[in-house]
Amino acid sequence: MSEASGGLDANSVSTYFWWWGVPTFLRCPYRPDLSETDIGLIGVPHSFGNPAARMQHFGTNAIRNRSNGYHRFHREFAIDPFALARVSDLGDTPVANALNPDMSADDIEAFFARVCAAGIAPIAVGGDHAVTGPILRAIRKTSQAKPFGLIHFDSHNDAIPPMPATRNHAGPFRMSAEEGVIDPRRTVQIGMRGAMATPDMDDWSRENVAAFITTNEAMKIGPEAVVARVREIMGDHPVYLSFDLDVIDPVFAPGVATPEVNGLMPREIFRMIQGFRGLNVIGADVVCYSPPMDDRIQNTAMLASQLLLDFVVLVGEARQRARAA
Ligand SMILES: [Mn+2]
Repeated sequence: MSEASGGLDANSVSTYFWWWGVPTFLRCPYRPDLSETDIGLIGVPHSFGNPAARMQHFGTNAIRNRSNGYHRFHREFAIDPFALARVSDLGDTPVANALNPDMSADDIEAFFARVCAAGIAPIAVGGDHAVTGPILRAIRKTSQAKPFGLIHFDSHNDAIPPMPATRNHAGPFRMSAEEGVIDPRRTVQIGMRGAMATPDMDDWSRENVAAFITTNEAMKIGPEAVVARVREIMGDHPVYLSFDLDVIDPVFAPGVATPEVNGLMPREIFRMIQGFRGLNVIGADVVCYSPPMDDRIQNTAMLASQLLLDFVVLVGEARQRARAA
């Protein structure tokens, strides 16, 4: 298990105690200088992109804290995630202009541009969904010559037009597509549900993205068919995975800013994630965790931690294949 330890003493039982030690994401080494890193776990404690913020900027450190006990062998994937690549906690994106959403978007983009320029694949922990737009832009400018694919889990399609006076939390995917950052023909949105603010809310997605799979549709065809559809669309093209925790039913994930009833269950989500192994995943994020809304066992933070572990495998295997090619 020495490889499995990722530099840790795996024989020490306290390695698996999330409450023991100075917390980092997945108990990875803290390397704010971006050294010795293939996959960077990065906090983006910013939630002023959302006018109903509900304290998502607390999410970053809360997930860091809980994920501290998830430096583990992956049972379902039968793999040691930390033997695939050098995985580090790169710390938090500077948010010196946190009270200004547009300036913050530029700060986030600048930080992720440094990360990508260093050859590091980013896995971000939000913050609200406003953080994803600048991350995608940084990847496009520094490491991807062409618009790339996107898998977007969310109960909302986050594709409304920019709100007056500022870019904002609700439109990162439409904006990214219109800016030529992501390729809408390789964009899949999964899990949308709930009452709509306006009847035309989903129109842009239905007209532009490769597949718009609502929660109802996903239930009707089943997780395996969703996976098959995604794999057919993506092929081996680079793809980014953005995960809004509110796609999960609030019974399982109450700690989100904008819960919607009747959502997907974790077991359905994880079956889909498992099905994405082999895709060319270049980065990922988990967003919209709101610790004050979570339950007493921190179910939502635990789900976020397991998702991070899964994402490390997806990105790590993609990098390993790229190295071998
Ligand atoms: Mn969202």
